[in-house]
This record gives sequence, structure tokens and C-alpha cells, in this order.
Amino acid sequence: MKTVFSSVQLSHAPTHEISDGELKPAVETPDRAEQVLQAVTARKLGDILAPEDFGQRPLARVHTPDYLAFMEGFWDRWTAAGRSTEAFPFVWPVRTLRTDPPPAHIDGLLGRYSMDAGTPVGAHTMTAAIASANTALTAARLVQQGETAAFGLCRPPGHHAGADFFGGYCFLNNAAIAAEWLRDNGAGRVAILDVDYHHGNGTQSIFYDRSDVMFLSIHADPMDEYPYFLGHADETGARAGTGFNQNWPLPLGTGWQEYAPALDDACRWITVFKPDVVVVSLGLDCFEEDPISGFKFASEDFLRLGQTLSRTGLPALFLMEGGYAVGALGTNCVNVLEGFEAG
Ligand code: OKP
Ligand code: ZN
Repeated sequence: MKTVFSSVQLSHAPTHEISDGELKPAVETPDRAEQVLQAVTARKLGDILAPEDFGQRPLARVHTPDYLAFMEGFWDRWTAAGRSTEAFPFVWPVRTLRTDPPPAHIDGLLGRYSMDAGTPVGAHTMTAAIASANTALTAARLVQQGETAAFGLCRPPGHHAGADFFGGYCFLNNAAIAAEWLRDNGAGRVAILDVDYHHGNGTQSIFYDRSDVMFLSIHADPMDEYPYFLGHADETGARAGTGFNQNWPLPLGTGWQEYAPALDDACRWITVFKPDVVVVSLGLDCFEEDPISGFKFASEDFLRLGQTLSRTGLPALFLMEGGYAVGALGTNCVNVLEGFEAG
């Protein structure tokens, strides 16, 4: 299986995040990608290619023009306001507040275009996010051209980012951008299976009204876990998309034994849907040693996950999302990919 990666993705290097009422060391760090790259090389998964530049068009198929313009111009405005450290939003247009007109002040705009205070934006964040999206697109093209599977070593991740907001360490929704590009380039139907520990609220919201892109997510119950405000079992799609969204919220403490039936169920939904491609939002944070998560996967369970996915018999585009136990991240990630190949 080929891997796509660019070192430009390392330039987003947050130092801190707001978590548990404290400013803590950031967990979504460049060494995550370096560890996975190392494991891909050590275990000879296959060639590693640099992403190609797909330009603005595929990004604009998913994200709004004003959001993309805000992200592109952010650092200049931030520094013009006299700031020099990474930025955190702190005020949001919740119920009773207006989003229109958008504020002029950078602090207002930060809140307008974000969902949480846990996602620092730095000087190179958008550059890295664009490289991450191009990594997803380049891997998508490999599958479109006939590869059985490809791996986009995306970082920063994407599944929490919506059409016009960042959050959950995500800025551009790589899986959504790749899925939309596949639809624009010959795929009639695309399924997105999100196995990150956290619900992929951004991806769900982007495709919620649509029947051509099915979104399936297995994750920690949002009653008890981030992102808290989406990811329940009764979210099954709307309008033309009714019946094309499925969530499997699982309790904290879930291990492979309890996870496997949900995964089998999701695979059955995929088989009935008959997509041309399955995009896998590949979070590795179900791991028992993950520092911010509450599931109990052992490293070998990731082999089983990959194996189960291969039984759909469908081409797969793997795009990395979360996973913060850096020491085991490479092993766990390549376990999924090798499990898939071994079928
Ligand atoms: C991103 B991805 C814990 C703070 C958690 C947000 C988690 C975002 C996860 N105290 N902050 O889905 O792995
Ligand atoms: Zn996650």
C-alpha cells in the first residue's frame, strides 16, 4: 500500500492547548506523524509519495469561501493586532447571539469560525492543513486510478472541522474533501467510516442531507466525551440524506469485544450501500494507553480492525485522524493497514 506524506504538514506545531481548566502541553504534535512515517518505513508498507497540489477548488467544494479566506488571512491579522503567540478563541455566537454581520475584530472572528478553545492556530497552521488536505487528495487519486487501498498520512486531522469552522485539532476536513473529490471524479457513491474514538461531527454535518455520501461513525458516547453535542444514535440523516447517516455511540471502557459487533454492523451498512470507495477516517485513539481517550484496544486489535474492513471487498482510502499515544501510534496505525492487506 502506498503512503502519501509531506513534511510541510509538520509546520503546524502547537505548543499548548486548553484542557481540564489548564494550559497544558499540546497533544496533536508533529512527532505523531514522524512516528507513523517511521513505522511505515520500518515495516515496508510500500512507497511513500509527496502530495501534489490540487489547488483551492477541492477545498472550496467542502468549505465556505469566507472560512477559507479567514484561515488564509488569519496570521497576518493576528500579528497586526499585536499578538505573536498561537491563538485560542474564547467567545462563540451561541443561542441568542448573531453570526451576521460577522465581527470585524479578530477575537470575534476566531469565535465565529471555531467550535472550541482546545485548538491553537499558529503561523503555519493553514499551510500545514492545506498540505494535509493535498495528502488526502493525492491518496484519493491513487484509489481512483485503481489501487485497492492507499494511506494518506494526514496531519493535522480533519473530522471535527465543518464547512465553516475549525475545532478538535482540525482545520480542513480531509475525509470530506477526499470524498467530494472522488464523487467529482467518477465515484457514484462514497462511504465514510469514522473509527476515531471521537465522533466526526464535521464530516457528519457536511454530508447530513446527502444520499450519495454515507457517513458511519463508531465512537465514545457524546454524553460523556468530546464533542458532546453530536454523535447520538438517533442522528440518521435529513431530507435526501435520511437513512444515510449512522452512529454507534459506545460507553467509556469499551474494548474490542464490545466494539467488534458495532464494526460488523457498520460493515453490513456499507455492503448494502455498495459504494465505489470506502474512506476510512483512521483515528488510533481507541488504544488503551491513549492519554485523552477511554477505550481499551490493545495493539493487536488494530490488526483485527483492518482485517474486518478488508472483508467488505471494497477499495479503501485510509486517512489518519487522531491518536495521541505517540510511542505506539506507528505500530497501531500500520497494524490497521497491514491487517487490511492480509485480509
Ligand atoms: C480530536 B480527534 C481533553 C480535551 C480534548 C478535544 C479532543 C479532540 C480530539 N481534556 N480536546 O478526534 O482525535
Ligand atoms: Zn479522536
